Amino acid sequence: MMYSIKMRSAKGGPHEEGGKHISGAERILREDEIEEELINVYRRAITHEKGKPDFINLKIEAIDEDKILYKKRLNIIQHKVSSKEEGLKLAKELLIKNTVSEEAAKEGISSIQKLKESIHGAMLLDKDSGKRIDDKGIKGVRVTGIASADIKKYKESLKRDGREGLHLEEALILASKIASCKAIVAELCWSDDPSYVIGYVGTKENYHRIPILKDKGNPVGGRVFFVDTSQLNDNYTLEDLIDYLEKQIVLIE
Ligand code: PML
Ligand code: MG
Repeated sequence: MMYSIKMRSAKGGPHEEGGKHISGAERILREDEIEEELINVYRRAITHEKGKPDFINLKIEAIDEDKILYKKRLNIIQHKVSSKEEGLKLAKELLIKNTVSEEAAKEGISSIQKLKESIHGAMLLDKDSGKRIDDKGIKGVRVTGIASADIKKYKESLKRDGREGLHLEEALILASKIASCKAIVAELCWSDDPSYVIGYVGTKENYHRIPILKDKGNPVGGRVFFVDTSQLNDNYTLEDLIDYLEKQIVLIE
């Protein structure tokens, strides 16, 4: 039996009562792994740079193993830039290389920059027109149901690549699920953690890691997914795409 462990923490009360989101985490684990990982997840909740939460929600649910899909993790390509401007220019170029129109790429960047507060989930933009196509407002589309198939192996594989760190570990798993979603051609993301300025462009194959995409101290970040709407039809609708992102359990190998 496998279990999904989800944590979300907030300050000023629960999220649903207006509390400010501090952090979240998700794991999909065998029963014998739960105890150890719960401590990590709890530590994560109480030691976040955004502050100490006064609300922590921990949910443990059994999941049906037949419903799990296994997907490959993206390759990491580390880029070098020396300023935010250079980083954003590179992000735009990478998006365009991956069939996003210049207009949509610009719109994607400015949609995150224009946010007044961090978006919990992601904004879905049409890869050609740059128009937002989901109606989820400030909540965005929440990607859940993701974890590495084997946490230890996954961390070792990152180490072999010379990479470590919680932000990367979690973002790479998420980006790998997003890449596996039909009709999504690319993703743009940077963190909401004020001191963390690294972001990435995710494509079908690669995780293009960009060292600077925002100013230090900026507490606003988010994600944009670029959708090829010509791949949507009666058999695969926008709702199906969102359902995959929000509900399908995907383990990354
Ligand atoms: C986040 O943690 O909010 C997103 C982090 C994006 C970049 C992660 C990395 O590659 O270090
Ligand atoms: Mg964060």
